[in-house]
Amino acid sequence: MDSSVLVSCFVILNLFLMTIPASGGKSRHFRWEVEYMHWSPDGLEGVVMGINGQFPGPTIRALAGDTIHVELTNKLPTEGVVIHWHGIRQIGTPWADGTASISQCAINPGEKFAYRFKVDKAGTYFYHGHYGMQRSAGLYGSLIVDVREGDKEPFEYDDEFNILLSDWWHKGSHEQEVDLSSNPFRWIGEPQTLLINGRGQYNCSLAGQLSHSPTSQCKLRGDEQYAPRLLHVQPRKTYRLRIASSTALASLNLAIGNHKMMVVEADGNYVHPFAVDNIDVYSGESYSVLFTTDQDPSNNYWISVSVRGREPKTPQGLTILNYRPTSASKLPISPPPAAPAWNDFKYSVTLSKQLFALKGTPKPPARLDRRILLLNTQNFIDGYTKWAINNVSLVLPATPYLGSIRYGLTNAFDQKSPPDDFGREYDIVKPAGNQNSSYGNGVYTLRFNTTVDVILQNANALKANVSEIHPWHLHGHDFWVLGYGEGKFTDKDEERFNLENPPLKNTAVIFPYGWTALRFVADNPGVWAFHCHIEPHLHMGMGVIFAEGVRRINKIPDEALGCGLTGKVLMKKNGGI
Ligand SMILES: [Cu+2]
Repeated sequence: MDSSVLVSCFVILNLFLMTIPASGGKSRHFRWEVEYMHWSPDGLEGVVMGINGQFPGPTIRALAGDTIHVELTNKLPTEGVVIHWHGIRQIGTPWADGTASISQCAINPGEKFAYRFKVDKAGTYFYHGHYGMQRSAGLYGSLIVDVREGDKEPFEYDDEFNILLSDWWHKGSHEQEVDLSSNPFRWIGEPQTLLINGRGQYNCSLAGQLSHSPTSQCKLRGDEQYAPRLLHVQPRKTYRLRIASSTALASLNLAIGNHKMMVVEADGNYVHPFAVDNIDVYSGESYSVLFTTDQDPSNNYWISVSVRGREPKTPQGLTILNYRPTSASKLPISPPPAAPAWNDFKYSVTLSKQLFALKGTPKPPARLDRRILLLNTQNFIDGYTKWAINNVSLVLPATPYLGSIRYGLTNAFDQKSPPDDFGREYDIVKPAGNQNSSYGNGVYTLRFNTTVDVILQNANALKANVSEIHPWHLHGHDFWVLGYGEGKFTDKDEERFNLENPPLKNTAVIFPYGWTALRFVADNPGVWAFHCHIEPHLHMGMGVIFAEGVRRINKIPDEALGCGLTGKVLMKKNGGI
């Protein structure tokens, strides 16, 4: 063979190897810079955390089986940063989970970190900051994974839209952090604006003329940073609407005026399709719904997002479903759809209970190896207001658990495991009798490949007759939601668990004064956060840490561990001291 042919064969082979890893799928490379920028998410200029000059950050789109490479440069002047890939299980790459103090050290200003991970399952996901309150600061974006080439979704549609929901405060995230950590406690209050794809209206309303609200009708040219992105549709087609919520606080309800929606996906897992007029979306959740444009095509229709679960002090977030060729500037003829009453929890429970796995979804193991009951309470520690789980309020250590557990650094965190249970005599309908709790950073060590049930038990907060919604999110796994119940969980409740077709999710709520039962298999070596996805609540200690199979992890990149005690170990290893 001619040598030039050989060389070009070699080059082609090399190119092939570069783009198609041995396991199949493509590599997709991104270079991102995180920085603060002036921005008007709702018409009032403030400061947001953006990526490559964009807010929200760029959308990542990939096929199942692809490998994502994000080379992140921290261009924030004085603070660290990490990015968590919400819903991606990070199988084999626990150091890429993007949780400061858990899976890695925060990336210092001026430094780079390479996230490299596989997206193994089609679905609607998103990414967000996971250090301090950087999600509240606007560090988030969408991550959409399509089915592998040649594979089909178990439903059909003509086209799709993507909606990322968030909430926005005019007070900066740093001031919010100080408020939450102060004594006497200062609550951050309700958000000023709800954002749809990073856009909301504070000084005006898209529906001003229709809703008789004191807020005036928006006069927009369309090129403002806060002008809504309209959804342009053709009549008589079926669309997939992907919805994810990156809110810091708000539980939301989304409706499309005059249109029913068919729920088909939740948190990257297919569900048995069911029709709804509107859908509750909690922070950390994602859904896909299908809708058909079967209404009068000479009108446009509202897409509205409303606050649920807390007394709403925030106007609805709005955008418009524009039936082509009707003019996009024609206002819908009726006011935006109203959400169910904010405190109609029965409605929310009923919606959650309608979620079942699509046939063919893996079923949970029938037997469990360990049950962990987690009581959610609001407490005081030395006069500071905190959230506690089994009376322990989480404070993250300086050294990332992944490194300290892998290298056996026993002085990096409390080696005593937090409790698996709470006193059964605890009265969940009253504020805690003994309101003092304590800080902790101990870990729940799960035996590798065992089946774990977590029962999340809600209770009364510090104020009488108040119990809040908390959406709990698990890193590194999906879990089966086996059931919801009212009051205090008892062993007898286990008989009512759904082991036939429970939905697989990564985020599930506990309702006021209720419990939620989850099951998962501890089969992903790593250290994983499990926490309330309400960012101020996590900041106030509402989370726990699970570790499993950490000894099996062999190749944690040094860049992930260059801080705290692991930083010192690495310095020694590399001949530094
Ligand atoms: Cu919470």
